[in-house]
Amino acid sequence: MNQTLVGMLVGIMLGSESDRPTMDEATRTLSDFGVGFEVVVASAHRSPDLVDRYVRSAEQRGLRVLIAAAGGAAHLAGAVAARTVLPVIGVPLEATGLGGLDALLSTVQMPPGVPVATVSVGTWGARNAAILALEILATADPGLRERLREFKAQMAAKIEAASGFNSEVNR
Ligand code: RP5
Repeated sequence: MNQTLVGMLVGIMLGSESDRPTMDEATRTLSDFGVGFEVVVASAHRSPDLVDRYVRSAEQRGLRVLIAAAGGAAHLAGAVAARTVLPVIGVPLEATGLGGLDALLSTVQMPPGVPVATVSVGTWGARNAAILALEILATADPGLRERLREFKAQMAAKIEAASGFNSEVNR
């Protein structure tokens, strides 16, 4: 499914360098689909000015979707959503003794008017953030939509092959 990279369309923001290994799952997925992305470390609480500069320049630089991943009392995704009308996907990460529940609640419970599309905690979320970003981009890209259809068909075929159920036989 590897494609030639086109455009720098997705900006991935990490609250810390320590978040990178988990978010490699997102970059791998975007690479597989040939969609260009950039990864920056920008902390909402340690470097708020950097977050501000990055997000305010994102749209003008051609980014179409932002993914923000952070752990702890994770307010990165909300801080990003406050500064842009680009869609923002939040990935809550496990960074404390609370197993990611703290980050999940901080990321998902945004007040009305400032949505953050929140995915699962950790690597599941990293992968789903990338797939959701692709689906958003695919609304304006029929080729990408076809590749996503193929991706979902392959997932279904894999389960079908392993399921042991065949409607023709198991009547
Ligand atoms: C958050 O705190 C980061 O997103 C990270 O998940 C967590 C711990 O950061 P470090 O102390 O490892 O830099 O801001």
